[in-house]
Amino acid sequence: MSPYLKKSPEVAAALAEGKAVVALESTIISHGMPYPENVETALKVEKVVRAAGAVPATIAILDGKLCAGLSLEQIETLGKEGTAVAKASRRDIPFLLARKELGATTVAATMIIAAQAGIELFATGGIGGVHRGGAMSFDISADLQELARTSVAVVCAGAKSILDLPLTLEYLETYGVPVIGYQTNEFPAFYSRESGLSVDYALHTPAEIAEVLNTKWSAGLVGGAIIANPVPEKFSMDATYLNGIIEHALIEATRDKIKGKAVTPYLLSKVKELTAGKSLVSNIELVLNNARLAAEIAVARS
Ligand code: PSU
Ligand code: MN
Repeated sequence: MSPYLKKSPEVAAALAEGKAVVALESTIISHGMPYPENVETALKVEKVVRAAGAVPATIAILDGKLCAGLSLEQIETLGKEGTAVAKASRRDIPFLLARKELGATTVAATMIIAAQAGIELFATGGIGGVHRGGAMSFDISADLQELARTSVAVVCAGAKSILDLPLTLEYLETYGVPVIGYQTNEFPAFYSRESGLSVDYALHTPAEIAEVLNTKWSAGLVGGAIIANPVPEKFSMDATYLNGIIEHALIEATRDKIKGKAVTPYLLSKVKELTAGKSLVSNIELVLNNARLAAEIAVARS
């Protein structure tokens, strides 16, 4: 076991007993939503996981440790400090550990820590992907490489159309990452249920997904999988309206010369600002919906 890994007593006990555990990321807390909605949502997500019979393990880097399972105070700190907390992807981990600094883990970093802890199911909102213009800029999220190499299944609502969704799916195909639609043949676009793009496979029950994951990993096929769970109908937003807003956000990002790891948080906050908070409701609901499904799959595998 990594000397840096620290499981909370509850998470450690659940894993030792073979109980269902669901990993949760922390970039969504500090960079993805405003305070106090971020903390309220993080706590609600944990509640939803518990209600479905699994143990939540919110993941972050704290005091020189890779933590799986956070206290209320720790979640509060991540939420209150917001974007002052370092956004931690794979390459940031050693610096934050060595300096004992606080790190909010992205999908990539959360997968790494979850895998080290022995947690195979992870719920979030949206994953990173190939950015629009990515063929020239090479801006491709480290989340995609992580999905190719680390054996954790990520339940998400697809990806936001701040990204080039067709290129993101091509990249995942190249790297052998299965993309499963939950009760849908379409890859969902985060705020909207539809993107016009197909998934590889549509599965209809948590048990079916559990069986495919078990089969993949017992067949020695290392790497993650995406379980794309569309936002509930009631909270789905109009794709045309959102696309207009995203175009606007992209123009401002170019104007402000935003680069590297700042791109995604910049675009996310612009979208939030331009939809005047309307998107926040959908965002919260889709995360809760993903947490429930991840817990159901984890329970089916336990
Ligand atoms: N997309 C969202 N919400 C998010 C993120 C992406 O709709 O909160 C966050 C996740 O933590 C994801 C990260 O792992 O951004 C990707 O950042 P980048 O594109 O810099 O790899
Ligand atoms: Mn990037």
